[in-house]
Amino acid sequence: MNRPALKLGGFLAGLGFVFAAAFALGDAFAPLHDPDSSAAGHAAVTDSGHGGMDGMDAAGHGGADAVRGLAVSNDGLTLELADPVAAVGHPAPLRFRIVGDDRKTVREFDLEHTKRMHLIVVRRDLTGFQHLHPTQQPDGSWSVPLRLAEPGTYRVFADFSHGGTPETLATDLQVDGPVSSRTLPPPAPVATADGLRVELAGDPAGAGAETELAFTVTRDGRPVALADYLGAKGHLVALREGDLAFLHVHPDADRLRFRASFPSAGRYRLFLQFRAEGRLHTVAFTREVAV
Ligand SMILES: [Cu+2]
Repeated sequence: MNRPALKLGGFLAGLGFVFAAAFALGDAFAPLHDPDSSAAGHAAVTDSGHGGMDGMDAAGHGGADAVRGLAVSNDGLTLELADPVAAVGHPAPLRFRIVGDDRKTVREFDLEHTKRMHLIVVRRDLTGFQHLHPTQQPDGSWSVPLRLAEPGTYRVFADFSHGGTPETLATDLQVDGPVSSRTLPPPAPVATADGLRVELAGDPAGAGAETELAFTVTRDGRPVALADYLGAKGHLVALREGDLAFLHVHPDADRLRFRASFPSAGRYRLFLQFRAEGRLHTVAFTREVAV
């Protein structure tokens, strides 16, 4: 009777290790936030509560972006939705708050990538991606208009920094109705949106190895100029198929280039957002990561 439990323990311990390694490697390239948030955010990471991982960071990386988003609580903070059930089809405010161990609503948040709260909403089958910036209410809670086009279980990620420590807390939001899940599109190097062609270069590295994700945006074969978005040239969220583990990275310098360390073999969905031709565009790629 003990044997399965022991096996599970070993499995979980292994997962812990790869996530720790991903944390150490994950943010070698983050230096590009807006000046207001960059210095504070990165300086604070060094002396945050993640000190145990600093020892792994032999290359001297700042280490801000872990694979996160698997837990509703972390570091004494909990994400609470006002209502875990939403209606389909029409916009309604999604209200939530971050509570501390004392059950009090957390009110103070750091500015990160020009915002104090980033909210990612995506259905469990990795469709319906939304990246929203809620408004803080006088009582410290957050609210944002949200429209969910189809029934299903959605994952809600609150991505923020508190006391210098970046956090991604996640919970489920149910939309009742008949669900037709989609399978993940196969890996492909090109995606299109709004007549723009986005190409992803770089070979997929193996699990745990640092890999570069370089995107180019063209229209009719000509490069398209990118405007700043959230203090950088673009924003990338990677979610792992299956458990929707969350990897949040930001681009190098002034190009749409990211470095990431995928923590395990499997398939990931990359959601790239950038601003060009006067509006925000979102494209998605499937990435297969080998052992
Ligand atoms: Cu955001």
